Amino acid sequence: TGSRELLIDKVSQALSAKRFEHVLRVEEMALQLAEKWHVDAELASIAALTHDYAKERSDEDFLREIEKKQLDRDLINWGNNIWHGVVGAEMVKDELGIAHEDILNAIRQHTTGATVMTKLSQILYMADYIEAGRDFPGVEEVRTLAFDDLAASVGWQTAHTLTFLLTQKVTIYPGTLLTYNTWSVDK
Ligand code: DGI
Ligand code: FE
Ligand code: FE
Ligand code: FE
Repeated sequence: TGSRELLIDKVSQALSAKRFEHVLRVEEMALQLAEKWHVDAELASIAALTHDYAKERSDEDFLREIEKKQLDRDLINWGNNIWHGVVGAEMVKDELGIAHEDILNAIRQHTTGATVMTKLSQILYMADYIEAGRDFPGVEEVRTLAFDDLAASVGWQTAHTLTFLLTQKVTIYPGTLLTYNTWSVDK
């Protein structure tokens, strides 16, 4: 068996069937974007397959990992939405044996984005948002944009997600605001 099959085995065991199907759709979209934007297909595949690996872990697991890896103390004030990428990347590294920093950074950045993002990271951020199972107003528009102007599509997603979060009256992660200021504002 190849490395993709081994990875699929481990990831599928860590996730519900529904979420694993999302992961496979993210991989499909990430591969299409990688071809379009000349990013290595294997890196895109691995990043997509592992991006939500930690999503179903307990809060206790994440808090233990933050302590163990001496990550930013402020992280303890957040929750699964933020942890599963930023802290989850540590679990992907240790438990799945993935050491490639570009992949780990793409996983870390897949929910909130970041001021500096590689093309691989932009692709994962977009593939997670526009995979074939996603349905929201504007999804067709932003799917087209991701293949037309990748950076503009990152800005589009960030502005729309932030607008949505504001209607939900939830706390905004500072990194989300930094991403907005970098990618969504006319310069
Ligand atoms: O893991 P997925 O469901 O595939 O998607 P995701 O990792 O991109 O997003 C997970 C959730 O995180 C999504 O419901 C939106 C939310 N989120 C993104 N940025 C922020 C946030 N939630 C809060 N409270 N604050 C943020 O800045
Ligand atoms: Fe996620
Ligand atoms: Fe996302
Ligand atoms: Fe996801």
